Amino acid sequence: MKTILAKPYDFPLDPKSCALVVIDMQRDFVESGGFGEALGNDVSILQEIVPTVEQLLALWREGSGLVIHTREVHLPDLSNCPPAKIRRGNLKTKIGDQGPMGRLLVAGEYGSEIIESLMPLEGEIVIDKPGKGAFYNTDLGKILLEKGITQLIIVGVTTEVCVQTTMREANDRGFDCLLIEDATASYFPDFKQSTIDMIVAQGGIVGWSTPFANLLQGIKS
Ligand code: C5J
Repeated sequence: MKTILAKPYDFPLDPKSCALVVIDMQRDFVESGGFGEALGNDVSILQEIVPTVEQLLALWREGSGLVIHTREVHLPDLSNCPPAKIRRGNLKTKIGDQGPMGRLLVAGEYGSEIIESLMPLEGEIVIDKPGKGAFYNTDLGKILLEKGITQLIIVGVTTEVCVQTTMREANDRGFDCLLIEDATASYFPDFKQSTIDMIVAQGGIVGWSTPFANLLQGIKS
C-alpha cells in the first residue's frame, strides 16, 4: 500500500487494485477543427495537460498497471446518440456532421481517435462511450469487476463534463477515485477548480484529488 498526499486526506493507493482511466484525450476535444471547437471553445487550454498525462501513462505502464482509455464516440448511423444530444447547442456543425477531421464524434473518424502522443498501446482497453460518463452503456463496470479493480486514478478532459460524470458514476459503484489535478483540463478554468472543490468537499464526497507530483512521490517512496 502506498500513501498519496491528497485532498481531503491521504489516499491509500493499492497499485494492484487500481486502474488508470484516461478520459477522452481525442483530437475532437483537444485539437483544432473538432467537436470542442464546434462548441465554440478555445481548445489550446486542453493541450497544456498532455505532457503530464504522458508522464503518468509512462509511470503506470512501467509498473504494469491497468490502463483504460475512453473515447466519446457514436456509431456511424448515430443509433446510439439521442436526438436531443445532436440538437443541443443549435450548432452549425453537429455530432455526425462532416468537419475538417471527419464526422464529429463518430467512431472510426480521424477526429475521434486519441491524440498521437497518448495512443493506447496494444492490449490496453479502449472504451467507446456514447455518453459523458464512461459507465453508461459500456462494459467498463464489468471489466473492472472482472479484473479486481477497486480504485481508479482519473485524468483527461473535460474536468466538469466527462471526467466528473465518470467519477460520480464510479463513486456510486463503490470505487475510490483519485483525480490528478494537472492531468485534467476544462475549457473553463473556473469550472475545473469548482469541480475539484466539489469532489473533495464533505470529506471527499466524490473522491480525492492531488497533483501528479504527489502521486509520483508516493509511488516512488
Ligand atoms: C464534452 C467531454 N465536454 N469529454 N465531453 O462534451 O468532456
